[in-house]
Amino acid sequence: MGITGQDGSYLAELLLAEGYEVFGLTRRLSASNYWRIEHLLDRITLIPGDLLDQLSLIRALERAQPHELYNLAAMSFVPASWDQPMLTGEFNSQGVTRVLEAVRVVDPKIRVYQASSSEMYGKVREIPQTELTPFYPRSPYGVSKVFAHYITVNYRESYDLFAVSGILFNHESPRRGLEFVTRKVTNGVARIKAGLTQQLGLGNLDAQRDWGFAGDYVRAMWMMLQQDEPDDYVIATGESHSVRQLVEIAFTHAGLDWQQHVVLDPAFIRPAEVDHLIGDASKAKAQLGWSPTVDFAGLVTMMVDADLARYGR
Ligand code: NAP
Ligand code: G4F
Repeated sequence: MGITGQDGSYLAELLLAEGYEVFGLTRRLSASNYWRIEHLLDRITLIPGDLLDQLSLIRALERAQPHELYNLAAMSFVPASWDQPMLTGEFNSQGVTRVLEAVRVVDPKIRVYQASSSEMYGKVREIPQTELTPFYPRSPYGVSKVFAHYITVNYRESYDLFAVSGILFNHESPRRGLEFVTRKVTNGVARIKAGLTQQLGLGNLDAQRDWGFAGDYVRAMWMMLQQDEPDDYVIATGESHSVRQLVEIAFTHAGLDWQQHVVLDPAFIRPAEVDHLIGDASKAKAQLGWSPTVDFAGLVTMMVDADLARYGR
């Protein structure tokens, strides 16, 4: 679920490479949004469905008869969760309950991955954050993900489901949505370089995130479902960087001076901010054997190069 998103597209590639038959749940839209999975369409099966529609989830599982289910579907853009808090809860919280209920009804042996988020730590209670750090979400999105996290734990404990939550810190790629800050910056750099604009309006340059590469993070999801016992894991690089550092690296890589182009736009300041996230993935390293392969500078330059190439074409 969520195959048309950033993570869904990388996960589908990984599962195909592992020899899986891959089914993806998609909701009907008036225009196609398959740009991330276009290259996979002849090797995967798409099934219509929506997190809001319990019956569609049950029918999808009856049709696909999966052994593993990855629930990556969500309203994932934090600022939008203040605009549509109710819908965010319906998708991200009750939607997950619907997924878990569908699993119970159709086949409780299906292994379930739930996409939890470092946004749950919000106003962080300790640095770095581990699986045991208390949550203090700072947005309706973060709150909705805390519900989803605990309903997944609860169904595991109540019904003995093999259900795991991956608490993933920010992960990015050339397939990241254009509104998220990494892609907004790398796309902005490419537009400036192409002469299409001169300015890039941003919000809080001091916010710090633990940013990794999405391709590495979907591998961790898959590894979690291959374990003997279900458990929850933090997935992070263990390094944090500010938005300002992101901007500096991206502009410099394209031969631009960011101070000539970046302007503060108050429209992008959030009602409540998550100031500093940094994860401790020791448990995942020890138990899954997972570690990231792309560092921060490598991630940013990969994204800038991809956007420059796109505008070059
Ligand atoms: P994304 O690119 O925004 O993709 C979200 C996916 O969810 C899309 O396929 C979207 O379909 C689907 N979706 C949204 N609402 C739906 C609904 N009502 N019914 C069915 N499908 C629906 O997000 P992502 O970056 O790949 O993230 C994947 C998951 O990980 C999300 O749950 C996100 O909250 C979580 N997460 C992400 C990060 C990160 O840094 N990327 C970190 C922690 C957790 P459409 O294409 O139709 O919109
Ligand atoms: O890129 P962002 O919008 O990602 P955010 O809010 O951290 O959420 C992402 O990561 C979460 C994991 O921690 C996921 F669960 C969630 O689904 C999503 O994938 O913003 C990152 C930071 C924020 O502090 C924001 O205030 O960048 C700051 N920022 C500064 N200027 C900006 C901007 N963010 C955006 N989107 N746009 C700006 O102009």
